[in-house]
Amino acid sequence: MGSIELSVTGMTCGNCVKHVDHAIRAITGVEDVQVDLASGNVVVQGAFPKGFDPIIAALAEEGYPATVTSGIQKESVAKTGSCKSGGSCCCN
Ligand SMILES: [Cu+2]
Repeated sequence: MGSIELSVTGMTCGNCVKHVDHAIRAITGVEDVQVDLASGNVVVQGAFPKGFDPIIAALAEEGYPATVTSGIQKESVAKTGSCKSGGSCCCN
């Protein structure tokens, strides 16, 4: 679980907010979405097993280009341990 913050452009009315909200909620792992129309700020809460790309892609498809302004880092970084290559250790 974590949350990320997006800066979404192109939202002009309440309908846009709904579109953005629905597009993000349709993504696996997303639990909650808060859209601020005035600032274009969108906070997404949930788990992001595939990273942020599906969210960005879904918004782009709806016509609202977005960038991630802050949030959790990719967890894959934590997986690079001291394991030797190959085998079936906990890091694989
Ligand atoms: Cu609109």
